[in-house]
Amino acid sequence: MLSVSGSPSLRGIMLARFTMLIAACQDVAAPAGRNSVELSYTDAYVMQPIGDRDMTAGGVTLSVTGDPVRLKGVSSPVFEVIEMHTMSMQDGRMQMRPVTEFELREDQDIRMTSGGDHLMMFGFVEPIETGETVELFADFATDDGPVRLRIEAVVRAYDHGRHSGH
Ligand SMILES: [Cu+2]
Repeated sequence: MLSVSGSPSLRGIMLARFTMLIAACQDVAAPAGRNSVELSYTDAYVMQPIGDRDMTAGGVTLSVTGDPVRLKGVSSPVFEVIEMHTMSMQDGRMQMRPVTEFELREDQDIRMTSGGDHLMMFGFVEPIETGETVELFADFATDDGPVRLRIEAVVRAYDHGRHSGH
């Protein structure tokens, strides 16, 4: 049966409008509170250290959607220091040296891996085992300020045949 009174249906309409208003505010609020860049990663790993060595190497591929950003450093609760290294040919020999930042653009991922740009980890806060996951943090400078990307890196067994260096 239809209601003869206008007030219950009017109340219903007002409630519906109020609900829509809340939904609209949430839609606007979510993107506004976030940065204009989307960061992501793949292929994150840390090599199982060789013997008793207090250092190891690792890598990750980083991607950005949006404005260019700069990778300023990588850290972890598991390692005392992580350096970003690049490889270049000098006097006929491959040399590695620390770098303070890498640029990351939509059309150019940062690929850190064995034989190229890579990560070097020094000083184990706790021992790591093959197959487990360690937490890394990649810190970026963006136009909207600093952004930190949390990374889960898998500990890989050392492959003696393929990786004579790192
Ligand atoms: Cu290195």
